[in-house]
Amino acid sequence: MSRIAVLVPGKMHERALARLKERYDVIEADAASLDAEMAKRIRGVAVSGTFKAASIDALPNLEVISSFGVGYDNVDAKHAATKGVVVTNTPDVLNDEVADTAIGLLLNTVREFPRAENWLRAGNWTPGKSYPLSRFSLKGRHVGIYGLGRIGQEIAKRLEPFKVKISYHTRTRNADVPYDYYPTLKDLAEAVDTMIAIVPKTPQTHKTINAEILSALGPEGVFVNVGRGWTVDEEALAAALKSGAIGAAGLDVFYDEPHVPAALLDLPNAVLLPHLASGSVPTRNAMADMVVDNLAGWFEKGEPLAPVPETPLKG
Ligand code: A2R
Repeated sequence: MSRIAVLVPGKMHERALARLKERYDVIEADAASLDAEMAKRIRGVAVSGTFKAASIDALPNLEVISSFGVGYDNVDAKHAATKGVVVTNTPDVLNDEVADTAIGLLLNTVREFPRAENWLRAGNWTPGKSYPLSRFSLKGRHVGIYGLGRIGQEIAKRLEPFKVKISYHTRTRNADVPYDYYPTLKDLAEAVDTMIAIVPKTPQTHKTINAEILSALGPEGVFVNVGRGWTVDEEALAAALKSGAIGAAGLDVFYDEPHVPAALLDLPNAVLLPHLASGSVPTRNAMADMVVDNLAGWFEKGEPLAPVPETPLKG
């Protein structure tokens, strides 16, 4: 019997690709470029980027799309659902790494460690000269977490030993956590002086971090984003950082990656990272394994490890 054909459009983690090739006939191409015979053979897709409705429609016998990463906004999961195609992602295995990054980025933003290191490397540390005191401290801050899901809860747990007050905003209150709940983002922004965003890219989260929310955070305010750049009105953020409406920002994600607006690059009070929150070898390996194991689970047992909520499971 011939092996199951799996399409890999675009770039894929090397370990995932190697493991896929052990099990499946891997076709590395775009869906649109396949001839009709090949398109009919494809039963699975492993993707690390975009997979939209037209690509799904081009594969008549597609059963499953295994997406690399926890955010699967690049895959048209709603359209997949209408076609009975299961979409999977790689949640949980990256929670610790992303939460660790969030804490590192928060400290870097508040205490200016990257700028201080650049100052040292530039030869400025000479007798009698010391790096200026950081304007801000993490001590005594009130941190609001926008999105208290799998990753948000790990961030909150890591913040506890820093002795900061922790509050959160989500659409639904979580009765199992000891943090104060705010039913609107504006209420949260008014109550806290530090905000960490870790919400998915959805129509409801688009540019929700806007001028109003930033001005509610206030001049001592610090904003950190490890979720999606989509959530932020970057023009408003750059303006708020420049005018002093907020104090500082730490960003791992941007609206139109890899484009980072010049207005942000120019600011001394922004710490900017190239979307690396889950980017360690061990964590990316675990995510790569999950991409393969989702497909294997589906093809061998009809049970992928992590189907997304939009897509039904069929037996
Ligand atoms: O709103 P809820 O109760 O569904 O809580 C979720 C929250 N969330 C929102 N909060 C306020 N307004 C919204 N419109 C909204 N939409 C979602 O975000 C939940 O607390 C959190 C998402 O948690 P999880 O689904 O467990 O996602 P996880 O694994 O923490 O990853 C979050 C995102 C990914 O989607 C990637 O975009 C990024 O982090 O790596």
